[in-house]
Amino acid sequence: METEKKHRLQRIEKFLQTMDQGVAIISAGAPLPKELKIDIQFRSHSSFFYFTGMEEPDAIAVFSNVHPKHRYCLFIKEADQKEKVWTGARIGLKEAQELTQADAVYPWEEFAKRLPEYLEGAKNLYYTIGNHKALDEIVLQNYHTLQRRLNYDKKVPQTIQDLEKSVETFRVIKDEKEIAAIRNSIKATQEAFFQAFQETKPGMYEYQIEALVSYIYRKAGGTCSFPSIVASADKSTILHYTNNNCQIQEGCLVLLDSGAEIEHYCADVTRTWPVSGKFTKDQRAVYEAVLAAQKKAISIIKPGVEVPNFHQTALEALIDFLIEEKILTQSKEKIIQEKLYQTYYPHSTGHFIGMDVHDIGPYYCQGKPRIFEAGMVVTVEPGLYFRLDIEGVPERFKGIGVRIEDDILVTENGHEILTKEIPKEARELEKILKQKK
Ligand SMILES: [Mn+2]
Repeated sequence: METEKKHRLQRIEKFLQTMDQGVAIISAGAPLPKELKIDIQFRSHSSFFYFTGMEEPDAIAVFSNVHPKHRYCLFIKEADQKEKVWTGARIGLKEAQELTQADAVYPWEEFAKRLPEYLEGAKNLYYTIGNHKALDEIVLQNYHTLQRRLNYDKKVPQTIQDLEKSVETFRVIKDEKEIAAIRNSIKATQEAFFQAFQETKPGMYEYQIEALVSYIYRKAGGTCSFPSIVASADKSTILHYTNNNCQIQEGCLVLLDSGAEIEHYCADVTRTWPVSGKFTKDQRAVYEAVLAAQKKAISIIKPGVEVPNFHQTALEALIDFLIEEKILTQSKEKIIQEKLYQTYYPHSTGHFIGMDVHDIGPYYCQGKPRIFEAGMVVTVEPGLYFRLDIEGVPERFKGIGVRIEDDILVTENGHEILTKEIPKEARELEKILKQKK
């Protein structure tokens, strides 16, 4: 059996061992609603893909450590005649079995009928509600019916555990294959950023940079892991600016927040650079403050450290700058307590990244901070944003927005900046911009 298949079966086996006499039901998700009248490429829910390696709308995977014969079975919707004409055939039962090596593969239509057989004998049902409406109805109805049956002499699940919560402990730690996949997406992202540095010129439009990076991702067999943000001049102060329709002016900054997604794994990088090739004194002051905060935050990342600490580190460094520049005049304590910094820094410093760009895994579990472990990958992306409409900002900073973002792998002894090849030192950027064709 190919290593890829074996690898996924091992993941399922590991997951099965963590379930307490349970049955897990994972949905690939529904295709786009027909009323939208377009067909777009389907992307399975990440947790479904994580175990099955299959992009297949409506597909359901069932894992059980109590069923007498099947530890892993699948339910697949086959293509009807109309689908065969318009969108091509779907994966068939045989092909699905071949791809996944599941113990059994059934037509989707048999799911409702066969479900009680999988629920019987299980103490816990692991299922995430809300990913597939039609499936929710079948699963919940069966769960309730079984619980209410009189004189039923078989064990049935007494609780529904959130499946995503159980999968999270796996997905938050990336294995070697996953890290290699992230590196591959970063490679394309790196090429896109170098091209963007090269091509940015006054007079061009932000969407032209967007087109350029999209082209590079697509050429590498991927897509954008989220809509790219290309924000020039004061648009860089808008956090999720996606219009990308302004003409890039001489003398301003350009902020590019973008990443490739290849084979279900994402990159997410931000760089901010001067269109003219040289930072002005004021642009540089903000830039260096953000860069220093970013480096400081990255420097504390290692196993054993509480995850929320890197945000706190970046935040405090940014606040120091705001106090130094007399933009905030209160005490540091008060600024933090009353969140006065939010006018200039309204977002948090990063997120886990992996199969989803904002990947599974909160920073706190039951009110307690999560601890960094080797194999986690996190973005570190502080910024400062001086919007034109904010009062009290020194004139010289108005309209300046800077964000710098890298993807960081937690290693056994510390961390590795996976996106380190994409320059971020002001002088490095200026050097590259000067060498433009
Ligand atoms: Mn990000």
